[in-house]
Amino acid sequence: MTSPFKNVEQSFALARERYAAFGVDVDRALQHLGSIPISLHCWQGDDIGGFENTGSELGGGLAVTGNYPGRARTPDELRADVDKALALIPGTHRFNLHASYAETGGKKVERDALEPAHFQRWIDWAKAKGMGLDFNPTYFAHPRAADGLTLAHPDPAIRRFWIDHGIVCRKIGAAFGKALGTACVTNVWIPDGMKDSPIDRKSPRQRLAESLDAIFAEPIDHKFNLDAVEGKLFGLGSESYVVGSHEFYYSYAVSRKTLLCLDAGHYHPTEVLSDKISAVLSVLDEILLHVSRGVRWDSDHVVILSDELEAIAQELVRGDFLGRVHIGLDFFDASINRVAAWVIGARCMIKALLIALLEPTPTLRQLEAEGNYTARLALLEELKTLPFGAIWDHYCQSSKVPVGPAWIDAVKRYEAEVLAKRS
Ligand code: RNT
Ligand code: ZN
Repeated sequence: MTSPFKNVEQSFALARERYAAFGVDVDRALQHLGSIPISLHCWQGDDIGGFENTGSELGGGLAVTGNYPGRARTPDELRADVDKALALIPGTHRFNLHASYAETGGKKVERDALEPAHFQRWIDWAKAKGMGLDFNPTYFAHPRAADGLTLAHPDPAIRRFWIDHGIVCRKIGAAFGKALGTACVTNVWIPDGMKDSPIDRKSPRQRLAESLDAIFAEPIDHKFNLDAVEGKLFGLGSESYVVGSHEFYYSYAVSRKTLLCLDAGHYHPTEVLSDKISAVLSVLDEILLHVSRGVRWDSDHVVILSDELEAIAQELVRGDFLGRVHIGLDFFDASINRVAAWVIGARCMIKALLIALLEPTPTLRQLEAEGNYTARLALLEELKTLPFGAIWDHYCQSSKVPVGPAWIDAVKRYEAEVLAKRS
């Protein structure tokens, strides 16, 4: 790709010198950056629609707003859209599927009967790209989730159905891991909760713990599949009570040795993921992040390069946690071009990691150890105006993806040629 910016390499050389003056090895930072996969979530491409046609509403407290044209209507369209997005994002990444994206060849297959074969085309596609897959059982948009209760439902038959769904999904995850040579993270999130205050907060949680134990009963080699559980503070329709709250899943993950999934939009607005990472990793081996952006009461806006995103990336780097943290994106916005939404979120996540990798952390650590908080604060603020953008542009150019806003034109062309023709 020829860049419209002729001076990318000149700017890079100068910027690299500036960082070297702070003791930062830019080449090492870039090498490290290239090895960090971000798991791109399938559901941004089609507003969490999936391909089952159950006739059920999305439900589960999930609401996608906007009616921007061009939503992917078929798995082939979705794959083409992701291909487009990936061509505009530097690095090699992963893709995160929900069970509702199965391809059953027009046959109705219930969620408790799904098999790896129903994801063969996804596997082939990922394999051809050298990309890993992650997975999620789908506990919403289904008649048996219509009560707003699934694994915690008081009806044992409904619970059994959802337990069996969880069981088959772990097998599908393991098949992904085996086929692609990289462990699949299979993440359980359920919508269970109540709009108004329940009398009995205890029983649904006991049932959830039992259901999860039944799902995870069969050991699966961690080389192929890793189980994660995701809590939440509240959802639409579960404002007063969420069965799978943070405390529930944190203690569950600790005692059952599963991964914990922390979603950036699932806490009180003044709580931040960046402070939770080192806390939970003091006890847990590995975690999954759902990098998202909360806005007031809503949790799933497109990720931008916010202070909190930078803080999350800094924690991952400063704590040397990258080998223990699986980074996934989780947002859905139907009011803008959906391919662009992926590109914006993923590029911002990578930018945040790059900024963190370009930090002279040992120097800052030293200042802190000496109790020199004045210099720590002063240096942190000086670092903010270092020419990070020149390093980022070089990274994009050397990764053969568009430099700067050039990717926007690529998305616009794709919109005119492909997306606009979808009804
Ligand atoms: C919902 C959770 C969950 C979903 C996806 C679609 O609040 O964040 O991760 O966004 O499973
Ligand atoms: Zn999430």
